[in-house]
Amino acid sequence: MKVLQAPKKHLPVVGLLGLVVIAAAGGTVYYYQFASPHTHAVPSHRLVFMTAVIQELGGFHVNNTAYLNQTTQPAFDNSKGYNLTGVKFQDYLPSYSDNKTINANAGDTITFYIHAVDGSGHGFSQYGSNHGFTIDGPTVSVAAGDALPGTIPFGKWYSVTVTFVTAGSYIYRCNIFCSDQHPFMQGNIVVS
Ligand SMILES: [Cu+2]
Repeated sequence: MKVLQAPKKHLPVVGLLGLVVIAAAGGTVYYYQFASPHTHAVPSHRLVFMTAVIQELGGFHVNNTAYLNQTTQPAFDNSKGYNLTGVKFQDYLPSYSDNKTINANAGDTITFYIHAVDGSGHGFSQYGSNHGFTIDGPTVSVAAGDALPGTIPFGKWYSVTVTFVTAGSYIYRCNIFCSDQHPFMQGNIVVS
């Protein structure tokens, strides 16, 4: 008879543990479904679409931003640029509206698509036939096969995929002398 009583003493404990486990799991589900402000779990893969023209005509300009909702990247060609046909993505608004500042979270990957614009014929001196793209900052990890710094001939496209490992302030800039105001041809990347 005492042997039968022993398991009964454990039953309430087992029951409590079960409730705790269920509550924890439920809480986690609740957090991700309702409390998490974004549908995109960190880290995300962002796509940033930009143009590059001499600083006298505006320098770098972010035209659009999107989350890539798949693991494979859009098709890309130096002449035609990116191809989003059949690609799952979701546009988002950057936190800054100067069209030069890019925001991200530590661990995020950003693929830059940059179209170099020929600025000749606008009354400003333009030197050479290329813009450049490089990033200064705490820690950047460049995808295998991609070039950073990169050279972007006028009229062509350039793409580079970079993972921002560490939070901090980054600067992207042109690294090829292209006009008198070349040193100012840059923008910020704020990684939180
Ligand atoms: Cu330049």
